[in-house]
Amino acid sequence: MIKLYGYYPSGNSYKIELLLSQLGIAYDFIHLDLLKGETRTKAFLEKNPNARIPVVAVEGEYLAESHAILWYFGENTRFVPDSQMERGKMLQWMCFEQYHVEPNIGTARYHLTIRGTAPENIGLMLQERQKDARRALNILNKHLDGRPYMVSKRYTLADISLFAYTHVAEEAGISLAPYGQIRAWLDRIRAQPGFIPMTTLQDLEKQPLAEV
Ligand SMILES: N[C@@H](CCC(=O)N[C@@H](CS)C(=O)NCC(=O)O)C(=O)O
Repeated sequence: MIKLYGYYPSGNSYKIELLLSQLGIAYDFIHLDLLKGETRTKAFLEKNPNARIPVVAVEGEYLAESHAILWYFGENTRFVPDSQMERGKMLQWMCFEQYHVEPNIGTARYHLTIRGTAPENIGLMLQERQKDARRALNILNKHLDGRPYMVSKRYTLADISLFAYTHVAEEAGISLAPYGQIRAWLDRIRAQPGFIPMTTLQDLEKQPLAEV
């Protein structure tokens, strides 16, 4: 059985859960509590010396980086376009996600929602992250005007990647109200076969995890 080492409310681990669910691939989820430093143990550093989830254990190897994992499972599936240019565009948007969306929405959300840091204690950093996130959201909103998905007319790995942090922008203190095209696209993704929602911190509080 494939093992996915992750943290339920992490967008990066959620990308993998979403793809595996949509592909109908079974896996064991091993939840590591980031706030307790569980990615920094000697045992985990042997799996990923970069001390980051997600990591999958598959074929006797450990594979890290959410997009490398999306590619590993998604390469020969309906989630990758047929044409060379469209595959290039898919990767273009996945790179955009890693540099402009995840670090901005992800960092602001991590402090505000996951760590519960008071906004006044991270004032300037928070403002910078939110400003850069809004710039990225504007670009996405414009791109989605007249397009059902990020690349061609097809739902691809780029949509999975970008959905993960965009749909929780409000948890980073960023309203999605001004971004009508993004909101319609998020709904199209939620309607995809095999869609599963992200497990939130509130869900975790309701259902304490079994010891692993
Ligand atoms: N580029 C990596 C980023 C992975 C990453 O930053 N993971 C965070 C959680 S979302 C992490 O493991 N943080 C652990 C820590 O900071 O201790 C990916 O896409 O997988």
